Amino acid sequence: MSDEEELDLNSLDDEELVQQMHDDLYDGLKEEVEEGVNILLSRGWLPYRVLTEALVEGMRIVGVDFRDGILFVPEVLLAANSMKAGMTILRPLLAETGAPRLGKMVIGTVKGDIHDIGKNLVAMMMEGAGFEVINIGINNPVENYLEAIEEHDPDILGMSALLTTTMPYMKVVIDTMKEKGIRDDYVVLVGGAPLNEEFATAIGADAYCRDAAVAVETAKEFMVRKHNQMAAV
Ligand code: B1M
Repeated sequence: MSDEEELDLNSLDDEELVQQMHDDLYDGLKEEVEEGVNILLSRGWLPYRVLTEALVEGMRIVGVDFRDGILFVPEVLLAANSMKAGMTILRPLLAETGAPRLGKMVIGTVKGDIHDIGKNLVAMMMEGAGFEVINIGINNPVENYLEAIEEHDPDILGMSALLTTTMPYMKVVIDTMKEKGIRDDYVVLVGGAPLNEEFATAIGADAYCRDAAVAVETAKEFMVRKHNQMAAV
């Protein structure tokens, strides 16, 4: 097909369109992804199905190739932006049609650290998986986390750090929570490239999440445990 000859997404059947949307997400083609979302909705797809089968699955493929060094940060950013654009269309519809809400998470990058690509991916994947996510951004002092916890009463607190100089700040947040007697009221998940499980254990977090997919799985596991505990009381 020549460059000028545009693919008419409307001409594809559902399966081909979803496949094309995975490719468009991979290539960071925001407008095409938006168009694909709108077409599937107009064909009667439930927003949650569009989210999981077209966007989340597409992003999963991006994540795998990023992990394997096939895609790099600029491409992942473009893909993430395209996913965001698709989610912007779906978010209000999901609220209406009641995608299952698995739990609530507050997430932010710690003080001194402005890296947010990974954190935003985690936030998006968590939303995609059915969590309500309050993303408090970057460079968060402990006060911001405490305020967000008080205001939103989440199940999970997520912290991100990408620098070896800022990762110790996670312990400051957890220690402050302990001092205030609220540490055990929340599941604390941490992530970021320089972290590992030993570090997470040492600072008193509940778990280290290697990537966004692990964050989603870990969060789900903790929610199951929480529900089981509540059922046992
Ligand atoms: Co910066 N930077 N950077 N940087 N930067 C790193 C982290 C670095 C490793 C690069 C290097 O030297 N090789 C290095 C840190 C070295 C160290 O600490 N030992 C570094 C440095 C030194 C710096 C500056 C100090 C540079 C300078 O100014 N001299 C400066 C610091 C600024 C600051 O924060 N105060 C700086 C600045 C920047 C940019 C602004 C240019 C940009 C950030 C843009 C942005 O985020 N909006 C940037 C970038 C892009 C990087 C690299 C290249 C890529 C990070 C990234 O986005 N990865 C990075 C090198 C690298 O990691 N390869 C680097 C992609 C992202 C999808 O992965 O963030 O790991 P990641 O997130 C993953 C997992 O870690 C996990 O899931 C995510 C998705 O799968 N995860 C979580 C992350 N957070 C989680 C939270 C959770 C769960 C899982 O909560 C539950």
